[in-house]
Amino acid sequence: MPTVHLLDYVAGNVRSLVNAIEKVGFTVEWIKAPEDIFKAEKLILPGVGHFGHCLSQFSAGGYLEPIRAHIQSGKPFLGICVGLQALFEGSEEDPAIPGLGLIPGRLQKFRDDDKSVPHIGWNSANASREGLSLCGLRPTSKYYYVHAYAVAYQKGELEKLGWSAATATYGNEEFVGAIGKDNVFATQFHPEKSGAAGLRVIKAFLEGNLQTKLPDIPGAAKVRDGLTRRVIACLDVRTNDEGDLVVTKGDQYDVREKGEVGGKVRNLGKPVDMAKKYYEQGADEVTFLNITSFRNCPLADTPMLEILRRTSETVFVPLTIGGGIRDIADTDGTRIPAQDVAAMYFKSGADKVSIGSDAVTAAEEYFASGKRLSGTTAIETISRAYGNQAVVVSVDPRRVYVARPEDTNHSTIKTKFPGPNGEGYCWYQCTIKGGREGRDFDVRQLVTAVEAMGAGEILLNCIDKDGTNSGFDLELINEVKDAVKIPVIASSGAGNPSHFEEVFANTSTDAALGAGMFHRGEYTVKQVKEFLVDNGLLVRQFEA
Ligand code: 1PR
Repeated sequence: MPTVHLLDYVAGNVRSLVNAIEKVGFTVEWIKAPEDIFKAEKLILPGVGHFGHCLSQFSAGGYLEPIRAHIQSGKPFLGICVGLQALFEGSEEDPAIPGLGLIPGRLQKFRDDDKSVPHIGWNSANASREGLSLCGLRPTSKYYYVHAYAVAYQKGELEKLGWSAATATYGNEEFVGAIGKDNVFATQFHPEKSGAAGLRVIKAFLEGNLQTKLPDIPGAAKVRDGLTRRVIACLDVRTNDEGDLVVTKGDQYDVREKGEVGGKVRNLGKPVDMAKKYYEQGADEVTFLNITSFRNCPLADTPMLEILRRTSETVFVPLTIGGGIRDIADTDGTRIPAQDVAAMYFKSGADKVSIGSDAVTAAEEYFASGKRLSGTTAIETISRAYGNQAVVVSVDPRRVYVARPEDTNHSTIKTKFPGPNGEGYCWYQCTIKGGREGRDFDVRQLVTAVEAMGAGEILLNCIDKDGTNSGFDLELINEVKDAVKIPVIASSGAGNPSHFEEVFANTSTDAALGAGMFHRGEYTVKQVKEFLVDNGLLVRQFEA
């Protein structure tokens, strides 16, 4: 089988990239030392996280000059995400650290006054030159982006230097989504996480089709630019009474079958099969939450790692894993830092880790210390190493009703849904251990603290709504969206496609998640997305 050399120096989720390369008929040769680059015919440079961290690692490892030599030799080079950013002069993310400087320009942070940052989700990559297809890119496709810094696009600037660009628009900012010239091609998005459209790009690069005539694609003219509405399928996973890891689903977090005394754990199916099914229905992301991990589980939680490894072989959209991401003591008592726990999941195919209980504890300490960052929390250490886009904080709140705002020190809202005694106000109490323990801490405190610590996204569950099929808690979502600039995923309560339209129409949520309604086969992800299209919303169309 033909080969391609891969330099994975900043260990992120490179497994999915290997799976994608193998899927299109190539095998990977690993670059283990700078001199290996001179053996490479084709070279891929992926990069995740901070620009400066990445470039410093490449520099410290002695890779920068061999990479530059490879490019100048005219041999094919593909840069992905920070691998694109590295080609430019530098980034305001780390002004002191230079890029390769092969392309003039610097990266700037997206403005967050009109939109969430980082830019997470599916957006276009439209070749700026009429009729040109850059490495299989199509105007009808969407590609998965996850970054806070971008190269602003000025029409003609790159072209006059011989570069071809493919652009995307986020809010009112147009930026470089991909760029190509001669033997070089680079994408800001992750092709290995962009479904069939991304596999097409990887295949085109590996087969040497870096710049071709754009085929005539029906419907190309009417595809809208911009970030799509993200629809996520969530699989709550736990060990059932027979010891197998199964997909389960709670009602207000109670996962046991009703009726039977001491009910059996609800078993809705096998995690790997269900994840593949949702991918093929068009899910934009898949989330696994290991809901019994708050118990002291052995680090080598091999069933969960194995689920990720097997899922990442066939599911080419972002995978998030939550449950037990914290500093832990292994069964033999050795202490394993959260960053190493997360690294195991990244290496097994996860793109993001989700932190629940540990985030609440860290946030409480943040406030107790007068909003001082310790630098040692799981959120801080993992986002520093892998970028804040790799860290999601999962929030498990429940309503606490009060008759008047002055009855509590917490951040209250006036609710349209009065409490059991007619209370007209409520605050959202944070819980840990899967809702088993309530804290004297509210969601506004939690989300502002974790944003300050470097979390890149909020997974906003809701115990009151979980499993009720009654729709999302719109008041909760608006309370949290008002408090943070990072993206928020609305979760809990979805029962039919109209609930997804309702949450996008009535809140500024960045994504919406469903679980039970999909697991029980009441609706498919495809039906949800079709409903959103019928109501004028922009969604990514699944490509087989
Ligand atoms: O605390 O870092 O170990 O993480 C534990 C993770 O497991 C957290 O993300 C927590 O939300 C989750 N979790 C723990 N116990 C449960 C439970 O159900 N007993 N799942 C649980 C919480 C929320 C979502 C659910 C949505 C949508 N469930 O996972 O999928 O509410 O459901 P719906 O569409 O059916 O309404 P840590």
